Order: sequence, then structure tokens, then C-alpha cells
Amino acid sequence: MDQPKTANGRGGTSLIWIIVAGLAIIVGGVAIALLTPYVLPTVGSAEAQQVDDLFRFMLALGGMIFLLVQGAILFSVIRFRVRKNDYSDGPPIQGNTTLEFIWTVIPAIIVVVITIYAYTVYTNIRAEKPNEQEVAGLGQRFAWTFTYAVPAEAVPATVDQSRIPDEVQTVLDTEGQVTFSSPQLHTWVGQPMHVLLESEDVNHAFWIPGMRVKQDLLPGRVTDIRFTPIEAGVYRIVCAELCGGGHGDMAGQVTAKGELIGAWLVVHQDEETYLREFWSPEAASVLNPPEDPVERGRALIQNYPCSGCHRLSDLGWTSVTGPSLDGIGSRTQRLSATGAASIEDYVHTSLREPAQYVVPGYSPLMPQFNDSPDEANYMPEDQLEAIVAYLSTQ
Ligand code: HEC
Ligand SMILES: [Cu+2]
Repeated sequence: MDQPKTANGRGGTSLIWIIVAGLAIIVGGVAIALLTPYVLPTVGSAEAQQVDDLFRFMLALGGMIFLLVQGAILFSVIRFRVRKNDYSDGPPIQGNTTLEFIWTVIPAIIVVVITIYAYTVYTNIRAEKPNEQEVAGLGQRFAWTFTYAVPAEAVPATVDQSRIPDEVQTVLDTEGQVTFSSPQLHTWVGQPMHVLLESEDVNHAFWIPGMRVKQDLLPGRVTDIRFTPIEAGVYRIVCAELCGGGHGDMAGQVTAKGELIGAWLVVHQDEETYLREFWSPEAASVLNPPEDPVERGRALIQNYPCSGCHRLSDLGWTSVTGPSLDGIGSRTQRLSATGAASIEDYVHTSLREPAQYVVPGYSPLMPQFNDSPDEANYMPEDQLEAIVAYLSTQ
């Protein structure tokens, strides 16, 4: 039997229920959005804050729509369920212009607001910042190499300028800069970073989850990415584009001993700590090399991306894309197989012309290390000799 509805009877109560449901939906959507700190990685950069705010905003809207739709379904299932012995059909309904208008206009407004907000965040993040630190990031199968160019006058006082190798002098002369490379990206809190990304071979994607930045690398094109760290710490760098069998080695790794190898972003507390703990030792290993070639080679090899592909227990490397370098110094069977005159010769050629001796069972993925600063993977001859001396003792 139909109950007569009056404006101030049932109508009044249902209006209250609509308001209560509306509030529950809004509070529920916001509550869902506030869960992000529990599911997202540490917020390590100024950009991460903006990206997370945008994400939370969209999550709150999405959460509200989710609750509205699910609530309406649940309400209808209960409120309008079939009564016992009721075989009648529902009333035929033919369109409802008001409803259609509302459900077109509201989503349109939401999409426009999100577009404007997202575009603002995107342009903010990509905008050039004052005093940026520029670092070149090279992606190749399967390692990252970061090259730091530092004005010659910034060379630390501990570096004996008279012992700077010739090759570095050349770089000093032509561009007034000293460059050195590292598989790790170092900076300090509050320093805006500008990383110029180039790929040596296929598409890669440079991703630091803690900074909320990700950028594709496209062969033959320089792409770039910016971020300003706000929290000291160590953040994993990941390749987010499947690039071959050793793709997983393009992410920072932790050895069983707890050492960090491969690609990591290290954010130091301040510039002084950065210079003391990273720049000075790394630059010094290039600019002020130890006399003993084996020691020198051991220091220098860590500036190259070898750890992304090779195992070498002495340095805690564990990758398996290339053959293990443990015991490479006594691998004399390779000499007879290739006709190399000595192990030194063999290792030298393996780096300068890797295609000459491809180790059986491996793909020819070893990058060629060239002796001209104009070519990719520049490795000065005297550095190569030191690295060969070091590897031959393994
Ligand atoms: C992108 C991956 C990759 C990187 C980076 C890489 N290698 Fe290799 N390397 C390989 C592969 C694959 C082979 C085996 C195929 C070949 O011989 O070309 C190899 C072979 C070698 C060999 C010969 C090994 C043997 O058992 O005969 C030596 C020596 C070597 N690499 C040294 C290095 C050094 C030193 C570096 C850093 C300066 C380096 N590699 C960087 C992938 C890599
Ligand atoms: Cu990759």
C-alpha cells in the first residue's frame, strides 16, 4: 500500500538523510586521501610534496565518487528490493534532462580543475631553478653513469694540480672544467638538480621514486629532469623501461654485506659534507691518483659503470650480465682462445674493442671504452692501464 508523502513529513527526513550521506561521502573521500603517507615512499624533494598534494586531491575526488556510486548501489539494492509476491514492472522512464545535465556538467568541471592543477604542478616542477647543479646522466644497457663537470677553480686544495693527468688537462683547457664520473648521483639538501639524460643504446627511463621524478631516455635526444632534495638520505635510482636481460641491474643494489652498489642518489646534509665525502675523494681519484697503478686502478674502476654488469668480490659487485671478473688475472685459457699476448693485452682489448673477443656464452653487450673525450664512454689511456693493472691482479 502506498504511503502518502507530505512535504514536511517524509520529504523533510529524506533531505536530512541526503545531507548526512553527502557529508559521509566527503569525509570518507578525504579520509581515503589521507592514507597516502602509509603507501607512498618517503617524500624526499620539494617536487614530491607537490606531486603528492596533487595525487591526494585526485584521490579525495576519486574516493568521493567511489563512495557515492557504491553507496547509491547499496542503497538501491536494499531500499528498492523486490517485495514478496510483487510481479509488477517498474515505471517506464524516458530520459531525464536535469539529471543528464548534472552528470555532464559536474564531471566536466572536475576534469577542468584537475587539468589546471596538474598542469601548474608540471610546469612548476620543470621550471628552471636558480643555481642548479648540472649533471649528465648516461643510460646504457645495463648501467647508469653520472658525469660531473666542475669549474677548475673549484678543484679542492688537497688536489696537487701538477699531478693532474694530461687528459684531464685537455678537458681543463678546452672547456675550463674538470669532469669525473660516478655510478652514483650525489648532491645535498636544498641544492636544485638538473640532470641531462642521454641514452647510449635503447630507451631507458630514469626514475627516483623518493623524488617523484621519472623521465624517459631516448637515443639521439637529450631529455632532462629537475628536482630539489629536501631530506638527506640515500634514494634508489631505477630504470623504469624494460631494456633487456640486465634491466634489473639498472636499479641500485644492496650487497649481502649491506654495501650500496650501482645507481643510488645520495643526498648529503650540506655542501660541505658533499665536498668532503663525495666530490673531493672522487675528483682526487681522477686528479690526484695514487702512485701504485694497482691501487689507482682499484680506485678508478669504481668511477665506471662496470658494477652494473659484472661480479667482482673485491669491490662487492654481484651483477651477472657479463662474466665474473673474479680471477680474470689467471684466465689464461682466454689467451690461447683469442691469441692475445698477455692477460694485460687481453683485458686492454676487452675494454677498447670488446667486439674482438666476445666471451662464449655471453651477448656482445660490453660497451666500448674509448680513448677520446669526444666519444661516448671516454676512458683515458692512463686510466685504462691502471684498471688493467688492477684487474690482472684479480
Ligand atoms: C653493459 C654491461 C657491461 C658493462 C657496463 C661492462 N661490461 Fe664488461 N662485459 C660485458 C659482457 C656482456 C661481456 C662478455 C661479452 C664480451 O666479451 O664482450 C663482458 C666482458 C668483459 C671482459 C672479458 C671477461 C672475460 O671473462 O674474458 C672484461 C675484462 C670486462 N668485461 C671488463 C669490464 C670493465 C673493466 C668494465 C667497466 C669499465 C666493464 N667490463 C663494463 C658487459 C659489460
Ligand atoms: Cu634501462
